[in-house]
Amino acid sequence: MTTTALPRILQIGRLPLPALETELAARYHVTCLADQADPAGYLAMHGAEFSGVVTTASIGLQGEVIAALPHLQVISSFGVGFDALDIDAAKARGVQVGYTPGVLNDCVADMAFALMLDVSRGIAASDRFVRRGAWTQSRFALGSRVSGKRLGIVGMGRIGQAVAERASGFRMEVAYHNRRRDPGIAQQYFESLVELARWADYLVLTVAGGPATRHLVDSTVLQALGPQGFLINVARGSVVDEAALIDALTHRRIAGAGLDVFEDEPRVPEALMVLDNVVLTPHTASATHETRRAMADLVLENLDAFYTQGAVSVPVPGTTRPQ
Ligand code: 8YV
Repeated sequence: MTTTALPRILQIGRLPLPALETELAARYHVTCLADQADPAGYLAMHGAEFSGVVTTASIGLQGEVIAALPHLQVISSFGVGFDALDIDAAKARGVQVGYTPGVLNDCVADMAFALMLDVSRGIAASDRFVRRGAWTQSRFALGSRVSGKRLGIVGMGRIGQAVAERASGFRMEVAYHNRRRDPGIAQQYFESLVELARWADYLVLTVAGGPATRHLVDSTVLQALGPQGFLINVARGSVVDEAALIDALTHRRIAGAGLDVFEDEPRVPEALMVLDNVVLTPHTASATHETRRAMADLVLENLDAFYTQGAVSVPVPGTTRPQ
């Protein structure tokens, strides 16, 4: 096959795994929109040439870009979240959308525990303490025990269940809040998020982002979590009212927070950076060699399945027409 015969793929921005860019370029005729001097002008001029898009959960895909691609048939997104993708615009056009759920559950759940342990025992803070030579002058402050505590999971989906699984090794009591009780889940269900927060020592967010969960965790929920409670967010920054969180942390209305996601990534408010009862990670819950490789494989598999068999392997729910 000559290069011109390969399907034309528009890669919206840089991908988290450079090897994936090389692999895509070996199979498809790929153009990166972010590399264009004038992306809007490029889209207006060349949009009709592309039948596929590759993007990530973080970069997303705006409706205006979809509108500028009149022959778009397939979107393959790197990630499980699709809150930054205009799914309605894709559905309205009959564009298939593939994504990468499942393969990142373990790493995201591991990260939730890493943040819980770190913020409770002060791992990052004590590392800073040792490095600045403070150990020779003073003792590091006492932490909070994690084992045996109460873990409240907000969003008991695949990732929430992986978090719950890990909790048994810490002999933690687990309860959850979803929009509806899931009869397949044995743990205690709280219909009210405020009640779950009141019950929990740790409130772990593993719920999907998007308008339905925007600022789900607000000052009332934080107040209920209380001065001994910790908030862990490995979901989306949008799920938490960040201003209310900063206020609660600053005035110790909650004990601390472990945050992998923020409202305006990659910008993190200075008010969070100066607090020692907070652990901050740069949206890296899925960022291991193993998991990012598995995600990359699914991005390729979804595209390949579309171009060879007419359907992505793992569609975003509701994006394929019933047969
Ligand atoms: C990734 C994520 O960091 O899967 C998701 O929804 O947010 C993360 O796993 C992201 O996909 C990389 O852009």
